[in-house]
Amino acid sequence: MELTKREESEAQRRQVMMLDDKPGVLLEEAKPFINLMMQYKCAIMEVETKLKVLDAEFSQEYNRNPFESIKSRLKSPLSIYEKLRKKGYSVTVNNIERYLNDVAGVRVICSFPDDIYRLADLLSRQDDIEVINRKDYIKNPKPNGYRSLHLILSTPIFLSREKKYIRVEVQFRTIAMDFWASLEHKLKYKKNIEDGEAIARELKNCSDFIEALDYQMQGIRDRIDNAEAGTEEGD
Ligand code: 0O2
Repeated sequence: MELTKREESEAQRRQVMMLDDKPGVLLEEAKPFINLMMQYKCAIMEVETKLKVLDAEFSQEYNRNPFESIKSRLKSPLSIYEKLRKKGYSVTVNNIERYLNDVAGVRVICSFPDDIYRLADLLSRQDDIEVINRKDYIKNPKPNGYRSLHLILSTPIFLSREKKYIRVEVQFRTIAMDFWASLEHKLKYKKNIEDGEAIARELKNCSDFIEALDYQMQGIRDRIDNAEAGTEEGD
């Protein structure tokens, strides 16, 4: 019998719960878990606001936007569960806070590579932000061709009774890198693809094209900007 996608993920979830040596642990800890998720949501809002402020200033000063869009997400309880188990930790609220960096995720999609570095730099230098980790998969792409700049930031959130620092993973990519990553993501989660290896090779080729394309487009933008600046000076 073929299971629908929904039935499959429900069956998977039940199986995972049964495998846990402390069944129902998530339920027991539901309240602190929900509270922690609320805090991650607030941290996402803080980081989004910081990025939008930079965007507003940029468009005012330079007449262009440093990013095209922002996509944010909270990691699902099942993914949290699976990641903690994979790392060998039991599933507790304390361990989520202690060992996971990407429960709160913000993805910033830029047009050009230099906007990525400028934005990441401006965000990292804000005095209430601490950079916990920085992985530059643009300068050092993964062997499969994955490119993005990842920052793990610790940002304060201001609750009624306390100020708390929460970790947020911010991924910066160009539009083309994002296009590539969504297609590659599909390959990762598809099992038993016949020509999987050939597809992986082709994806790696596409990633190299994308790098060339991103920098070529950036070069064209620079030439247009310089031509515009020259015209203004001549006016
Ligand atoms: P999802 O479904 O996006 O949440 P760490 O968090 O540091 O313990 P990791 O995986 O070493 O674990 O961190 P890394 O390399 O910084 O990757 C974190 C995220 O980047 C992944 O989250 C993906 O979103 C993205 N990513 C990393 N490598 C690839 C890749 O090869 N292809 C694609 N499409 N995305 C990638 P998750 O939790 O794996 O998944």
